Amino acid sequence: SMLSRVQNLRLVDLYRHGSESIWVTKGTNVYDITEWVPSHPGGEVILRAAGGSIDPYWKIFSIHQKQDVYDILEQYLIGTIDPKDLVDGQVPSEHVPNPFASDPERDPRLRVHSERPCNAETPVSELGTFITPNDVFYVRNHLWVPDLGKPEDYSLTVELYDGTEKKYTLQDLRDKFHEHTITATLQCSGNRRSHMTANARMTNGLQWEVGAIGNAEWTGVRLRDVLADAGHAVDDVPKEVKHVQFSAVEAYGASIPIAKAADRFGDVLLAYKMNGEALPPDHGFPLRVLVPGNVAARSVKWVNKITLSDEESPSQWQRRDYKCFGPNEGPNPNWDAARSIQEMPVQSAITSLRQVSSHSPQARKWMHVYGLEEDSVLLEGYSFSGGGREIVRVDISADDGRSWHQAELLEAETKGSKAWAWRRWRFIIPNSQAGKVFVVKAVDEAYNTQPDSYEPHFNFRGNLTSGWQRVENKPIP
Ligand code: MTE
Ligand code: MO
Repeated sequence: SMLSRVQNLRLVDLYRHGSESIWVTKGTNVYDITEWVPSHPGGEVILRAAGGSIDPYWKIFSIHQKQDVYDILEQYLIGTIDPKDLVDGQVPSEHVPNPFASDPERDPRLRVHSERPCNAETPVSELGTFITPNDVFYVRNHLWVPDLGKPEDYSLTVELYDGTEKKYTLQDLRDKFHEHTITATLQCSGNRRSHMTANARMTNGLQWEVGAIGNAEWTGVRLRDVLADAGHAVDDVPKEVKHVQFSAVEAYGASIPIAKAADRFGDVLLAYKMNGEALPPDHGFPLRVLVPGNVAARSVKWVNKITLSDEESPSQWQRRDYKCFGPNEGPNPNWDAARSIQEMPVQSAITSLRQVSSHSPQARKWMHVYGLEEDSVLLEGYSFSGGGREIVRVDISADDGRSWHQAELLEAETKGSKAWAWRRWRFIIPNSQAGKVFVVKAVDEAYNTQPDSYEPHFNFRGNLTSGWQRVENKPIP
């Protein structure tokens, strides 16, 4: 019987065995998973748990919390930890690995939604500038920040469709290719999800406000130049190649269509700088993909492998999480039938609302600039569209949508082939004409605009929330 194989094991045995065979604990049970590792759907990341507890990983990769996964593991049970080694019936905490040991310290101004993994948005008080400073740029990590060792040892592997591989160090990338800089906005597909929850129904996922978005200057080399060097002039890839897959050091992965990667005006970068500085650890140091105009989930941080394929990335972040479904579809949709999110729809938000009154010297200056005679309300915010589609208009209502005005679109210097950066806007209206509720909506160059309410584009994942934002006539922040 199985029980006869189950031995009493000491914690020291666990470490000793780490080299020849792969043992892990779950709770106080010990499993020898050596034979199973090659078939792990998540790949080699499982080796991180070798010689220790898988509990902290299963907490992060919640996909494991299912009976059929427990059943697989039970087949490999070989023992239980000797009670002499337990404290209060549990493996002592110093023997439980901390996957987040390499996570950096973060700016206290970030609004934290979850600590481990770190998910934190830019507060509205820091969303007022065209360039979002690195320290307060939103952080969206599904896992931990990987421990990379020395940057000299870092390499990027490109795998062509025929299976041949080519490796590049960071220095190779800098030496062999032209450097390019683009100004591009990254927006999480969950930005403003809390507004969908508040205005329609509960959605699954982190309840972001308006700050899961930011704009930066990204510097690096063009993906299409690297692909060409690795073997394919990009206008000439085998016709079977439909997708470019990106994998990262910590196990994240995603892909984009080859058409975007190959596009001379697509500006997809392998970036090593953000706003003129080395990428910060949270934003992908030493190398990240930057896919301007697409959902930020495709801008893979800590990228170390690029694969040309006839298929999308097999990761759950490509095949499941970043998709939208009909308002009627529940939490068990036909995942494969839904399309992965790539280009973003039109978006806008109000990030500041304040009184401009003759009582304040600063505001008096504003009143002079705008020729205002009366105390007024000043609103500012962002507008953005995917695919490099420029914002052509931002409409503001000061009476909850009954009548409309146009905001002033602010000029800013940008780099890149298309409108990859958000457009800041400003709007001023005398108090006598301002009602209780302001509304904002934007229009892009294809005359796409935002839905007026939330239920029609409700999806249970709360992705791509873009309904007209309404705010009360009260100071923000
Ligand atoms: N890349 C890796 N390796 N791991 C991740 O968790 N998150 C993605 C994307 N790239 C992620 C990643 C998602 S969903 C978003 S929104 C952006 O990174 C966030 O980028 P930022 O943290 O630099 O703002
Ligand atoms: Mo995201």
